[in-house]
Amino acid sequence: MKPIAMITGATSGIGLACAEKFHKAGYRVIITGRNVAKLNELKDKWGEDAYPLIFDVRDRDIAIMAIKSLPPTWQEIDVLINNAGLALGLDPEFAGDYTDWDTMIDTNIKGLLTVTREVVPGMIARGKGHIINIGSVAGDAAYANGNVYCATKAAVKAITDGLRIDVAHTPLRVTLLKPGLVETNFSNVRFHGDDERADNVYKGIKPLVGDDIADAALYAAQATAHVQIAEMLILATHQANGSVIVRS
Ligand code: NDP
Ligand code: 8X3
Repeated sequence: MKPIAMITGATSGIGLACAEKFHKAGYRVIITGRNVAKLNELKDKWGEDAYPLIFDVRDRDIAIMAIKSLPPTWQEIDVLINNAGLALGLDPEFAGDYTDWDTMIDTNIKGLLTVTREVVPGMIARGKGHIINIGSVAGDAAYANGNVYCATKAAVKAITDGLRIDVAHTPLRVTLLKPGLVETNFSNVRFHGDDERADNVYKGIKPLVGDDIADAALYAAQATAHVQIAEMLILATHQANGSVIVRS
């Protein structure tokens, strides 16, 4: 039987690239998200090897129900990629938008925790599993106007480290991937659909693409069983950290 990878936010960017990469590597993929049309398109493409689960990670009851609704043949998840997340706004902390803050906290922190809480017990019971959380260079140190988004990714780092400690007595492995600039829909979402502002984020630098992060996820998942890739910081060549980006 093929192994199963579950990827949250599989409809775009890094999550979509992970779904494609793991599917190509021989995994069956549970693809989750809110974009029903995109999930159905992937299901049509991958047939029996894909199982779409439609839920918003912020809606805890629905998320729990969706995960519990997995048919027996899809319950034994080998790899969980907690990817669904977003930034909203880039403003000084004293001028931030309350709704944007709540959405980031509810998605990046609370949503990730819900999915983890639902999936990991089965992994522990089976004595097998790998959790890969998508953090960010933004979680290493705050950058100007990044405040709350950076805080959510610092929380992802702490939550990932905590889980690694809590499952250290089991065969489970826990990985944190911390990408820098990756050209996806991320900046269009951050700037509420302002495409010009979003495009400027990637001007004068060759950014990473989703596939670069999917490569790292697959590398961690395929490492031999006694090797736990605990953390990877993945940056474009001309990015040094969250604040230093050298543009031509
Ligand atoms: P995209 O906007 O391209 O993809 C984000 C994905 O998350 C989409 O599938 C989106 O679905 C999903 N998502 C967002 N909110 C929810 C929600 N409430 N419930 C379910 N799914 C949701 O951005 P990226 O691929 O770049 O982002 C993926 C992750 O990578 C995020 O956690 C982000 O913080 C992180 N990251 C991104 C970096 C970058 O530079 N791009 C760098 C470092 C980390 P929908 O289409 O329904 O909104
Ligand atoms: C996304 C990367 O640097 O825009 O987490 O915050 S950054």
